[in-house]
Amino acid sequence: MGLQTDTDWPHLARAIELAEQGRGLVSPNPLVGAVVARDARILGEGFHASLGGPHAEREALAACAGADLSGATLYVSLEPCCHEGKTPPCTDAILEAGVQRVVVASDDPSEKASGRGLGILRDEGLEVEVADGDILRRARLLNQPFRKHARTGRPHVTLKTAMTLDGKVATKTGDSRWISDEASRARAHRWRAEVDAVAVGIGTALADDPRLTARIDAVARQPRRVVFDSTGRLPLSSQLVRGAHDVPLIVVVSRAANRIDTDALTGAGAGVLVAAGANEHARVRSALDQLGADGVTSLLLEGGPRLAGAFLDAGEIDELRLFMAPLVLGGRSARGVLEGTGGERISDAVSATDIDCERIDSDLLLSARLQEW
Ligand code: AOF
Ligand code: ZN
Repeated sequence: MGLQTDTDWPHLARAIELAEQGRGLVSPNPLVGAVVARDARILGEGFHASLGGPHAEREALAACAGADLSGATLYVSLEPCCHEGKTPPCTDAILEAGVQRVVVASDDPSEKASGRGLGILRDEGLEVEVADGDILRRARLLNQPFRKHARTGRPHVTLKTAMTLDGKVATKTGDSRWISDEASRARAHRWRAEVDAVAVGIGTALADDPRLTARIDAVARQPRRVVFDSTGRLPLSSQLVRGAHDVPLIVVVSRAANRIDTDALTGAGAGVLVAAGANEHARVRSALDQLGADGVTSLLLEGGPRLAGAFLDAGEIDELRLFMAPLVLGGRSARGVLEGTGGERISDAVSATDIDCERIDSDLLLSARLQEW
């Protein structure tokens, strides 16, 4: 029997909506929502709300409060797990509950999943269906960090920057404060609270002396701060280093960094990560491999243009979020969003898979996806 647009679709859409409520709370685990229903009637719903806490499927089944679930369907935004992790396998809970059918919106590409749970449920005689098309894509987009990390071991990277109408991120003298307005900056602080790590290059760290923390109400967890600083020259007096005992700071250096400098950074509470590779983009990959191995699934890259260019050359920018302010600057030496090697021809350009635009006070927020996982 395929998926029914009138009953199955709304329940899957609801499961995806529920999953969203875990944003910023469950990483490195995925956002997952679930609904138990009989035809149009919802019997219980739930979502994954805390790392190490019950999975969405168990929450939704528990919400049915012992009701008879024969003939009922469980809708989940991600295929159910069958492994013993921080919690017992969801497949056990589903079989015990006695639902007849399981409908999932998206696959789980991690090694311990990849269809195994669905196979077990089918073997036990349940009807199992996986969505396709728009619902599948929506469910996958919800978990891009989880999916990229599961498939590559590296974090999902979103480049965030503010630019003028003519694409400049700073004046010819390097002044960049403030291009975007207050409302845009508040939005960017919210994104910081939703990612595992925030990164800048040493140029930006020296010019702006940022803290890179999320300064908004109700932040469940601060992101780790990462500075790409190949020679290890981040000053011990910088706000980043001074805050290292409160919010973790990782300084990414190359092998060329001086041991005295890296020891001083370590002594001040920073973590030092040595990125190997002959050029900047190879070192970006090496750093991302190591951050990924350390549980970083999402990284908000906040510039500057040189580091962003190295990420682009490495093929490691997955998404762009550009605040475009109603300003025109000009200036041949005023820097643009992305440096790096760049393409020779328009046909060398990376094509976005999707673009979007939102008005935020007097700015425009332009979002683009470059890769989907
Ligand atoms: C979740 N929440 O609702 C579902 C998940 O370490 P554990 O036991 O929490 O298991 C995490 C894995 O379980 C996760 O990577 C994913 O493959 C699977 N499903 N995880 O955190 C959920 N349904
Ligand atoms: Zn599970």
